[in-house]
Amino acid sequence: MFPREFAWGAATAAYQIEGGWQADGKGPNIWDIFCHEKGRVFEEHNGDVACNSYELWEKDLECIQQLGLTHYRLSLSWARLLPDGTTPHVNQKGVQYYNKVIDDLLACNVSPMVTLYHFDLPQALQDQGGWKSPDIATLFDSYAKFCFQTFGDRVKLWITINEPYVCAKFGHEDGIHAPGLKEPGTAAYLVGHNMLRAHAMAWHSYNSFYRTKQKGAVSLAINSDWHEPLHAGCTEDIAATERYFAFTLGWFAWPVFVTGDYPELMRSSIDAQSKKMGCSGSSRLPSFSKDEPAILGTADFFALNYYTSRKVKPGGGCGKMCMVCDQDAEVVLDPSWPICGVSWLAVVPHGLRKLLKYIKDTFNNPAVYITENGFSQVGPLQIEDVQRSGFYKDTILEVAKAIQEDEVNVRGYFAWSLLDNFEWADGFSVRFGLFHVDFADAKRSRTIYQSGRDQQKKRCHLTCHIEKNPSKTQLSYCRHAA
Ligand code: PNW
Repeated sequence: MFPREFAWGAATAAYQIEGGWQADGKGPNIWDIFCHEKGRVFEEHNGDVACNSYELWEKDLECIQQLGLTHYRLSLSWARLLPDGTTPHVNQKGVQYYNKVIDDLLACNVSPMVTLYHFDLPQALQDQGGWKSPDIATLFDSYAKFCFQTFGDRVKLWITINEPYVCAKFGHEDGIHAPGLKEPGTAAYLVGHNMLRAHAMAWHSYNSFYRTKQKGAVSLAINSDWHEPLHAGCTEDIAATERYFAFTLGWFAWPVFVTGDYPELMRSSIDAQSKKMGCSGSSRLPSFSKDEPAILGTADFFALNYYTSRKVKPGGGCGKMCMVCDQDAEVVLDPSWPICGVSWLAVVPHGLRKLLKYIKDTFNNPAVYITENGFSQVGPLQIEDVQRSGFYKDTILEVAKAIQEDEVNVRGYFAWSLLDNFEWADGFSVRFGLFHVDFADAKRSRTIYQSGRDQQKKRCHLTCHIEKNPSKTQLSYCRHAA
């Protein structure tokens, strides 16, 4: 049975939905700049207007209510609150906007989960070196304290940083996300390191100054696919899978949940590769300083973004210095897993159950929120999105099994996303919403998908029973009088 207080939510991120990129004193951020450069994003799309949630928040609230969600995960735009990224310059209009969002949610009995950073660094801070600069950690900590101080009387679930892996690798190794840097084999490790330092400082600030009064919980959202060896039983594939996990989930989860430091396998692989390439000297993977706040123990729950699964085998590197060469592992798609929508998204609901069990066993049985999970659509619009609807049903059943049969402490599930929105480098060509947004319409009208309507029914999951017969867990829906 899903616990009575289980969180049923949907998620969004500021840059992907808000628009209002120059409204009311907001400062520019790295995605504003990146999108306005030629050739960065699909058909030069950008988030200047997006879903226009900056003006149309009340429409979003109607969508949230229509779905019957108990929780809504949103992110704050750092540059909307602090136009140059620093606390001496507060944009009161930005504060008012998020105050209204939070107050409206609470008035409708919906709990906010708030992400401080979802890919959108103030450009002023990028100009000072961005996430590569060690100073970013204290700047982030000041921003975090400002947010706890301003909104923490009402927000009880906080995510400091969303997907540090994606920020580090896509933004600084591959250059396909803002700030568009391509510095393979070095910058991503530095960025990941500073993100962990920033996260830890913010967690310690919350812990020391706000927790007693505000009684909330703070974590960081870690994205991970489920990985398994290409050939079960093949020693090389098994070792490659371990390395793959070390370089993705382990990169951020190991320091926070297990040792306070990177997985040993990650460091030894990087150092071995450096040696092979004739580079000596200090490791490309930075070390944590004993003089700074500890990283270990800086998460009050495990926040997981899960989308897909992969098979793993050794190799895949380019022969030059890069992360893939370091990890000496590449992923392969299982042909039996359907690709739906965007090319990277193989639909594998049972991979989520396996990953949840892995997290329970590896990270000492933490409370887990699935902070993102979803199914994309490309090409012609299908409002009757039966496949996505089936996907959600299958996935929620896997979560139920994880809770019931594997005894994973799952506390909530957030669908990505409430709305079709700006899907980063894919622009508006990939649609993840439970509501369709018409981007050709100046009013950005929202229309519920079939999957959204079916999600309404799942509102009853809140109270519904998972009937466990000896062989398998089944969901049964039953309406519960409020
Ligand atoms: C997440 N990939 O990012 C983000 O948190 C969301 O903002 C995003 O819209 C969502 O997943 C769907 O993509 C990812 O290419 C972006 O593997 C790209 C990938 C994975 C996650």
